[in-house]
Amino acid sequence: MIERTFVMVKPDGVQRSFIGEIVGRLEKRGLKPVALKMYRIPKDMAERFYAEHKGKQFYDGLINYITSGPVVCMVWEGEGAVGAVRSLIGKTNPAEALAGTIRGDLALHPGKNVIHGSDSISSAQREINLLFNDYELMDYRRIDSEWLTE
Ligand code: DAT
Ligand code: MG
Repeated sequence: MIERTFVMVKPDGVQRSFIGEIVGRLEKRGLKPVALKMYRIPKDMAERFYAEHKGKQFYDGLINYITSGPVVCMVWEGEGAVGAVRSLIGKTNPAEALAGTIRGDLALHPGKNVIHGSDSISSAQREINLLFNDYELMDYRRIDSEWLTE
């Protein structure tokens, strides 16, 4: 099934110059970008974005971290995009993430794990709606599409 998923290069990823690296990995997999912008997440939006983690010991640090500098927000589309992106990203704790995954290659600490990707189709819809307006989502056909599907 063709899905859309929300991906964000977190403030450490921007500061460490990983925007191109991350976009490149998603492009090479065959996923298609349908929205992309740089953004400074306000605190109230960060709290809505991470509502499921409220009350956990890392929550305050997480809100500080994600609002600490600009991020790059993106929507990527493709066959099974939600799971495909999660497997490219690797485990939440980069110290446990496999080499070859984004976190496994680029990070070491769960509090600075470089990238976010939606964990389900319903999370993806919620996160896309939170960060993007409908007019920011592109509908287009890419010239390589017939080489990426049967
Ligand atoms: P993921 O980002 O892999 O979906 P999550 O939704 O469980 O992971 O947690 C959201 C973010 O919260 C995660 O990317 C980094 C932070 N976080 C989670 N567990 C943490 C921990 N034990 N220590 C510090 N930060 C943590
Ligand atoms: Mg998550």
